[in-house]
Order: sequence, then structure tokens, then C-alpha cells
Amino acid sequence: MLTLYFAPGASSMAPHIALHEIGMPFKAHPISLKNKQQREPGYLAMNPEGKVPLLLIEERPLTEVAGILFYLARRFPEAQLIPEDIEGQARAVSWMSYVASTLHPARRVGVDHAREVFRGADRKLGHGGWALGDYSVADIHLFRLFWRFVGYAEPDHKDYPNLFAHHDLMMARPAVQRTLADEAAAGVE
Ligand SMILES: N[C@@H](CCC(=O)N[C@@H](CS)C(=O)NCC(=O)O)C(=O)O
Repeated sequence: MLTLYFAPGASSMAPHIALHEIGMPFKAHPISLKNKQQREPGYLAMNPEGKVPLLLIEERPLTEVAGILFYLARRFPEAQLIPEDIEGQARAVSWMSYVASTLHPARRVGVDHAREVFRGADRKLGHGGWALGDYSVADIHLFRLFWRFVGYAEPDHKDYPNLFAHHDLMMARPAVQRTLADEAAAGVE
């Protein structure tokens, strides 16, 4: 059994979406970042970084969004969340590394910096839908960061046409709608 520790709206939303895409039963364990549950000794024993997401594979902890998405995509190939060929898989990892190392930390520097960084992401994504051509875990990771950016920066559609088109494609997916509903209902902030 897989267990996902998540906080509503946090980075853990990406593996949460992937798990719903896969459609296998899993346990979803909400934690409150506001109440610092990620700093409790029991949680730190599983993830010394004190962050979400955390995926337990049986009892074995796996952390970092990109690592968890890669694991899920490879473990459940029937969900078609990653290309089959090695170059395609490397491109998925490349996109997820960019999302984790460039998009995720942008807000900490400031909203103006984030606006500039996401303009670069819009150019990188380009016109025409999914990051790798077909839908993949790279889209899930990208979506969560842009979804968050929309929430705090309230960007104008015309400045990010490709990312907004991608956002609309993602919002139409049942797995995304299910994740947003589950996280809203989770009972923590
Ligand atoms: N590099 C990590 C970042 C995870 C991360 O920053 N998680 C945040 C929520 S979005 C968190 O758990 N913060 C709690 C804290 O720092 O106390 C990943 O990609 O999984």
C-alpha cells in the first residue's frame, strides 16, 4: 500500500494528482503545516527535512516531488505518465528538475522575480499543450507551481498565454478536480 502525506495546496498536490491519475487505492494522510505537524518527531523520523510530500512505499519513505512522480510513473506504466524511451524519460526529469530548482524557489525571492521566472516558463512550454508533447508527470509538476503562482501573483492572462492554456487543460482532468476537492475537504488549512 502507498501512503501519501500531504498538506492542502502544498507541493504534495502533484503526487496527489498522479495517484488519482493512476487510480490504484492509496492512503491519503493530511497534515497541518500551520500546526507544525511536519516538525513532530514521528514525522521527522520519516522525513528529516520536515516537508511534504512524503510517500510511504509500504514503510519505506520517499521524498521530493520529482522523485515521487518519477517513481509513480515508472511503477504504473499503464497510466502512461512518462514516455517509454530513455530520452523521453530524461526530458521528463529535466522538466521536473527545472520546476523544482527554478520555479519553486522563485516566490521566496519576491513576486516580481516570480513573474519574470514564470515568463521564462511560458516561453519554455511554448504553444501547443503538454510539456513533452503527450501528457506526463512533468505537466503535473508544472501545473502545481503555476496554480500556486496564479493564487499569489494574480497574473494577467496575456502575459502567460501558454501557461494559462496548460492550466485549463489540467483543470479539465478528473484527477485534478478530484485532488482539489479532496484537499479542500481534508479539514486542515
Ligand atoms: N524540494 C521539495 C520541496 C517541498 C516543500 O518545500 N514543501 C513545503 C510545502 S510546499 C513544506 O513542506 N514546507 C514546510 C516547512 O518548510 O516547514 C520537493 O520538491 O518536494
